[in-house]
Amino acid sequence: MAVVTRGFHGRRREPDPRIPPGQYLETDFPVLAIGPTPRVSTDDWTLTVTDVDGSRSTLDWRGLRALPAEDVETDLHCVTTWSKLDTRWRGVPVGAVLGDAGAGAHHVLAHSADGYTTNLPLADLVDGRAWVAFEYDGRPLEPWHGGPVRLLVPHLYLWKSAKWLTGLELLREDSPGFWERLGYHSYGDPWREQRYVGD
Ligand SMILES: Nc1nc2c(c(=O)[nH]1)N[C@H]1C(S)=C(S)[C@@H](COP(=O)(O)O)O[C@H]1N2
Ligand SMILES: [Mo]
Repeated sequence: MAVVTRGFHGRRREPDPRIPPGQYLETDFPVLAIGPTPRVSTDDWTLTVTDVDGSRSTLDWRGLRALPAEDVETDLHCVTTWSKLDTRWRGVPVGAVLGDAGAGAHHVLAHSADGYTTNLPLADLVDGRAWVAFEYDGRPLEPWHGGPVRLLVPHLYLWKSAKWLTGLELLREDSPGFWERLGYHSYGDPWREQRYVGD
């Protein structure tokens, strides 16, 4: 028995190259939010894109579903130190949602139905690195995970993936969101452990 136990622990000690530093492997899907889950129906859901000149365009559920969607399989990394591997999503690439908007913009502030905001460089949202997601694991996205529609930016810590997404505000200059104003890192790369300001 001792030999089996040692072998088992020995294997578990090998670092998984897909788990960033300071993270542990989570098999559940924890729920984290600053407040109660807003109930947003697909009939009511809209996404407003505000360009740097203040011009706006609004997409509703039908408009979103008319855009080409993709299946995405990716790992998630939360700053509270859990990582979840091989999660399956479906969504529209953010670039397709932005369309012609964004000339002169360098950053984006994402807005959510619960008042949450988070800032990202525009470059991190385009070129197939981020999605406006509406399915998780083959089913409509559950309300507690941000349904009907959330942002999915898997290469950054999960706080950048705004749930209950309602707005994308294009900005010439960076402007901190909810957690970023409270001392979290403005970029949030899990592979460089950018958890807090100064990391
Ligand atoms: N609108 C909104 N989006 C949000 C949050 C929130 O409170 N409100 N929390 C963020 C944080 S801190 C994390 S870790 C992830 C958690 O996503 P999950 O609940 O689907 O695991 O959502 C992010 N997106
Ligand atoms: Mo988080």
